[in-house]
Amino acid sequence: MKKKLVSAVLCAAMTATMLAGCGSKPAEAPATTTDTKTEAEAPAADDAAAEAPAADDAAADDTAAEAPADDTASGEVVTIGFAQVGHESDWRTASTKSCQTVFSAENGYDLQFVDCDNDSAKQIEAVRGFIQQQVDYIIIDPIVSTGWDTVLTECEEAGIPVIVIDRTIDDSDKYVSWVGSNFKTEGLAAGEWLKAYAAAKGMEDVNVLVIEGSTGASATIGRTDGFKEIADAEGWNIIDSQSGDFTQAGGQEVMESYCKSYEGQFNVVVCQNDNEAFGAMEAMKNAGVSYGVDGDVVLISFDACTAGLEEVMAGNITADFECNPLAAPFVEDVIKTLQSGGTPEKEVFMVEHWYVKEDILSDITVNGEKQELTVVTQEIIDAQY
Ligand code: GZL
Repeated sequence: MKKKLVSAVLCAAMTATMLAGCGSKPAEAPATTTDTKTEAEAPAADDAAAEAPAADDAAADDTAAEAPADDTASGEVVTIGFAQVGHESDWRTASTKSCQTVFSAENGYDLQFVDCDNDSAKQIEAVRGFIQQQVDYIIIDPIVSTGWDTVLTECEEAGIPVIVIDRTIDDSDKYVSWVGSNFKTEGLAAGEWLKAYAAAKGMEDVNVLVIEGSTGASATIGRTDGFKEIADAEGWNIIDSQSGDFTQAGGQEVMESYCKSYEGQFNVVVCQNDNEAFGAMEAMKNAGVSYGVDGDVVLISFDACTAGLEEVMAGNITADFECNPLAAPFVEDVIKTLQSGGTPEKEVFMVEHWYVKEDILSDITVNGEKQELTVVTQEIIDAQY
């Protein structure tokens, strides 16, 4: 692939100080590019613009470099290397589909896609492969949040801009932009909702079992920390917290163990994604434990994929905290900004909704901000990713 010489702006941007689905329930194909882009641009862009901190006007790098070739003008294909986490969940399927839809050949891209199968070493190897291929841009959804500075330095030295999506990299800022969600806010929202729901339902004791996501993933860390902050403040009892690795099989395995070890001791289960929730539902059903709106156990989930919202509407998942996987339109905006010599935002936040079955609470307060709760309808399900 033709390697791009990078602009001084790009070098400055790359060194700017950093600011911010169930395996057996395949998600519906996400919206087409046009729909996805429209959705991504309209609500999310407004929110992203409102939320994203002012771009860091890093002083232009003194070492002037060649301006990037303007591929769009020359009509040359833009080559992108994408190192994806894996294929563990409906959410992941939608994330991959979003990137494949936006970065398609007909849109002028050559997408080199690597499914890293939840293997961090494989992901680093994939990035190094992209450097060897001299791609124009690298997209990374980091399996874990540490261990990145060495290979990001290699990308920088090769003059290849890196865009991070979804999960965060916490030990290096050598990337141009990050597009994703605030995972701690998602965890805080789940805790604040449970606080209001428990009061409305007259739940005197709150005894919680947590099925965490993949160990070391920033989504796991953020959701765990956010929910625990509210649990500690409210004096709830978190009985146990084990990883289900964001998979349905993992969720079922952990929940089967919990049903044996903690029979009759819990009234809330928090699954850190929908696929774990689907597995937990199967395990609780087999153990004779009722869950959901009319059950003995409140079931909280994250992602709000199509299949997850179907379970909310069915009354099985009591509340589902969305994590929007459709980052690709924003990533394309970052690339186009760079192509035109601009400096993209360092952080772009996705628009998220908090979904419930029952219309008993209108809103919750998260980080001091009032946030609406959305009662799931078929129309919402039909439009979800
Ligand atoms: C969150 C994302 C997580 C999802 C899971 O942004 O990284 O990984 O919550 C997915 O469904 O496996």
